[in-house]
Amino acid sequence: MTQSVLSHPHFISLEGGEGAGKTSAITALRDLLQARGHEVVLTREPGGTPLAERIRELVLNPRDEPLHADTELLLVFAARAQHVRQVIRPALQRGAFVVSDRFTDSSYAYQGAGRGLDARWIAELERQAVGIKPGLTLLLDLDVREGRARAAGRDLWPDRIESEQDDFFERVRQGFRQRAVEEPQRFRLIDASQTPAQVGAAVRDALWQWLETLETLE
Ligand code: Z5A
Repeated sequence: MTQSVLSHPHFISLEGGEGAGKTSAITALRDLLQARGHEVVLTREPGGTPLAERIRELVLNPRDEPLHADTELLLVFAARAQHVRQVIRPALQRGAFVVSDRFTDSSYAYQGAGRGLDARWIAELERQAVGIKPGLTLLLDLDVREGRARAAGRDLWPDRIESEQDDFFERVRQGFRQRAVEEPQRFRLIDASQTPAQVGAAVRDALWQWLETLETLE
């Protein structure tokens, strides 16, 4: 039986390419939500539970045997199935906000647009194994070379996905932008080439507007 994928208003994700600045954006979101008295659960993908973090290791470790794109997709969805059931749904059910560093949009961008896997298969996995999506997704959009230069200044050695070439990351970027075009009510596109202070302000503005919208609906 095909399940539907429902968005939850307290579920927020951050997406973007390497070096886009998700780490400080997440801190800005957490601080604003906590200042307004909300419980906040910060999490990430692939990962978010002990088992899913082990799957993350399998996906990113460059020292294992070559990973087929199909295997990569199934691993990120195995991690997500566990993450949703162990962490995300329980937190939302008790009224918390969940802020996730990446979610299913990354699979459409990296495994779909980047690796060339069929988006209909990804959508089927999303329906069958996940069944939930964020109410708000902040896409930190940045030129691929700029993002990679930022990340290169930090990483000692690249993981398996970071070892890909620029054309792969260009497809990923376009994949994210396409998702934002397809779901404009969920996505907010943020220019991540600005200074950290400007990006932080844009992130807080987007969240502020989202909370105002929720208050008028509740
Ligand atoms: N992946 C996948 O393939 N399929 C899936 O379904 C999912 C994930 C869920 C791990 O994700 C990998 O998993 C990811 C996609 C894949 N691979 N890649 N590439 P991750 O989010 O853990 O890895 P990441 O994207 O490589 O994270 P990142 O490089 O750390 O990006 P970030 O968190 O956005 O960057 P940051 O740590 O906040 O900032 C990076 C550096 O830039 C840092 O030194 C900052 O000080 C600097 N920075 C940040 N903002 C600025 C501004 N505004 N100006 C200048 N410098 C800045």
